[in-house]
Amino acid sequence: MSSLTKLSYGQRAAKHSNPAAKLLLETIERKKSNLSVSVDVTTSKDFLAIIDAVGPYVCLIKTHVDILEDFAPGLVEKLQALSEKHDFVIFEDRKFADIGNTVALQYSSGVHRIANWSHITNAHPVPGPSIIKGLASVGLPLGRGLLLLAEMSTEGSLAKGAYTEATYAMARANRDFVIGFIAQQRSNAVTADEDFLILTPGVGLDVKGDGMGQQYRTPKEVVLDSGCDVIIVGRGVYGKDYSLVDQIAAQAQRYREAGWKAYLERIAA
Ligand code: 5BU
Repeated sequence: MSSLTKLSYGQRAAKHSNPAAKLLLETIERKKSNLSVSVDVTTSKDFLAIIDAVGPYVCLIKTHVDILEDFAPGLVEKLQALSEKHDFVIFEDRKFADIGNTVALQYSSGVHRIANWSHITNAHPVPGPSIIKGLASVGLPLGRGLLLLAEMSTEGSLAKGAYTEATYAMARANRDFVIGFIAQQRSNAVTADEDFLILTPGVGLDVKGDGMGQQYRTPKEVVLDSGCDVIIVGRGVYGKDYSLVDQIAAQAQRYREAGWKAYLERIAA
């Protein structure tokens, strides 16, 4: 595995030139948390309550704002206020996948105006490098960062082998804006002097799947065995009853501890 996995998040932050990647690495180090909570709920009320409950324990909040049935621009201000209150970075998991011109418009405009508030977003590499060019035209001047989807957590994913390798090459050619990958492991194909962040969904401590293709691995498997940097957890943290905020906060603490322990073991090994 890459020698990058032996460096602390703080050491990596000091060397990173992209502002969004630097901010995330610094936040991880400061809060001693490599946990990102993915808040996939349909009302603004639940969305904000969950974020307020887990905020102290996360480095990053991952959103799908298009899921919210009552989305209004004022929500973004509330999200930003929570980001300041609890010191976390924001990642809209938009998974852009179109031509450069279209993704630039989807990123900058529409109801959501994602580039205005989301430090990090992501894209499928399937259209080729023009998707990065389109998104960078909007995001780079704002100091944003992009993750490419190199692998997915789902059963039967087509993002593997040559596709995944080609994704690394696309990132390598655009290192000012592409800060890393959504992937299941840190590949040996990515060397230590290219500091790409690996953010990993499909993390759960209690179950192995969700009956709809999602596959879960533990924080230890993800961070210690596979060399990933950030664990992304959704339902494992907030369950089904969003009113149980104390329980949600306790779950976030549990995942945070598991993720951080695996990281400490990794850098000590
Ligand atoms: P879960 O509740 O922990 O299963 O939620 C996982 C989140 O991560 C959810 O928002 C997905 O859209 C997202 N995700 C994923 O699960 N697997 C992937 O490969 C990618 C994103 Br890319």
